[in-house]
Amino acid sequence: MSCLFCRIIAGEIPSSKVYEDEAVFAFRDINPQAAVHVLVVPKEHIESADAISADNSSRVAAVFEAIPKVAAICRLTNGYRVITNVGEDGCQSVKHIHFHVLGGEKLPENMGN
Ligand code: DGP
Repeated sequence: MSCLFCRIIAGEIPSSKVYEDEAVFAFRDINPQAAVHVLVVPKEHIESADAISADNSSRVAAVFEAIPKVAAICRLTNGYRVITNVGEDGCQSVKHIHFHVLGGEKLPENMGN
């Protein structure tokens, strides 16, 4: 298994887990860009948002059902930001779709993460 996040999900690489259910895994980003920075991913591999289709969109829906639970666990009661980077121009470094959940402080108004 070569995908970094597949290996984290499988427990082959340690991570700081925040939340897990049958379809979703959430863990703290190794290089946090905000006071709270969690990555929420589907357990089944999808390369990026550009690969979402009718065949796999239920896995993405599961991620979005999990995000409010992650936010509650992290006590993001005053709001947060959800970002997914896609491909080279989007600066996606890990080719397993992931949603950055950023918060725990007032975030900058620009869309960077
Ligand atoms: P992106 O640039 O959107 O592909 O974000 C990838 C994120 O993954 C980046 O913010 C850093 C994080 N990351 C990379 N390697 C690891 C790792 O081994 N463990 C954890 N927890 N996060 C990682």
